[in-house]
Formats: sequence, C-alpha cells, structure tokens
Amino acid sequence: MYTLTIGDKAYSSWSMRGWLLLAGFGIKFEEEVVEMYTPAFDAMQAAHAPARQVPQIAWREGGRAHRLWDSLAIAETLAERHPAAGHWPRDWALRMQARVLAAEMHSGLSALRGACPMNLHRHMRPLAAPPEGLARDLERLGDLWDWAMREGGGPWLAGPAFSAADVFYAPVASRLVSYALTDDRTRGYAQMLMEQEAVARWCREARAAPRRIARYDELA
Ligand SMILES: N[C@@H](CCC(=O)N[C@@H](CS)C(=O)NCC(=O)O)C(=O)O
Repeated sequence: MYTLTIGDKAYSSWSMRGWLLLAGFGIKFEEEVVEMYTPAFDAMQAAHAPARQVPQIAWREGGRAHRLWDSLAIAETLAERHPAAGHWPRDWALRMQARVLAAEMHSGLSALRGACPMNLHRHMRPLAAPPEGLARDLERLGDLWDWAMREGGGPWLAGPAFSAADVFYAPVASRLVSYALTDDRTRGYAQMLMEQEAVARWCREARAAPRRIARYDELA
C-alpha cells in the first residue's frame, strides 16, 4: 500500500499532480496531508531528506522502504509498476505526445506558475497587475493545447483517454479559472478537465479543508 504525502489541497499544485497520478488511475493509497509553512512540514522535510518536497510516495517492498518523489518520476514509476492503469497511451505516437506535454509543463510555463499560484478558493478574479511573460505563457499554452487536440484527435491532451498529460495540466487549468485567464482556445478543455471525476473530487476536498493561507488568498 502506498502512502502519499501531500501539502494543502487548495494550494499545492504539485501535490495535486501526485494525487491524481494515483486516484485518477484507480491505484489504492493512503494520504497524509502535511500543512505547508508549518513546523510539521519542516519536520517532514528533515525526516525525508533528500526527498523534501511534496508529493512523495512511500511504501515497503522486498523488505525495504522506498520513497518516490518529483511528479514526473512519479508518473514514470507508477506507469511502470501499474502497466494496465493507463498513465500513458498505448499508441507510441500518442505516448510521445503525452510525454512532450507533461515534460514541457514540468519545466516550463514559469511566468504563469510564478504569478498565479494555485488557489482553489479563488474564482475568476484577475490579477491586478499581470507580470511580463504571463501573456507569452498563455499564448504558448493555447498553441500546445491546439496542437495536442489536432495531433491526437482529443478530447484529452493525448487522444481519447485521460492520461498523465492531462494530470500535469490540471493545476494549470485551475489557474486559468481562478485568475480569469481562459480564452477561446483554452476554455473548453480547461472546463472539461476541471470536471473530470478525480480532478473534481480533489477540488471538492480542497475547498472543504478549513485551512486558508493568507499569502495566497490576499494576492491582488
Ligand atoms: N519538481 C517537483 C516540485 C514539487 C514542489 O515544488 N512541491 C512544493 C509544494 S507544491 C514543495 O514541496 N515545496 C516545499 C519546498 O520546496 O520546500 C515535482 O514535480 O513534484
């Protein structure tokens, strides 16, 4: 049995990806939420160096304790351990497409990620002063999603089935909604992704959690 350690569901975008890579593909796990920016989070990081960041997955196997972290490594390792779960498409060209999309998200869109931290309590409230680079990231996102739908035939980013590629963009879609950044190219898929069963469940649980983090809620 896996134990997934995550941060606050409303605010921890990488945690959302880790959780979706399990819950979105029918893999059983226990979850441990450690509130971010607290002594308990510091203690978790010290206890689990060098993993440190969330999400992390721990389990015992073959008499050994294992710990897996970083969402891209999590996607690849879970796909390898659960080949029938469907993290990556079976068709090689769609699988390549899914990996390209996940990898670009993992290392890119930094203006969008930096300026618009995930906050599932925020709804359609634009940033007061959108920073340099945000428009470029939104343009790039529109290009990527357009290309993905054309190339794979949709309705998901890598063809007919929800895959790890969609997982990587779930927090991105939530930012588009929270900060009123959707446009004609991104609105439809962002909406569909937010309504996907596991994504919607994460969002419900996030909004039900009582803790609020002022530094994110007060972002103008
Ligand atoms: N590259 C990592 C990023 C993980 C990450 O930055 N997690 C944040 C929470 S959303 C974190 O643990 N921050 C605490 C820290 O960096 O000390 C991944 O893909 O999972």
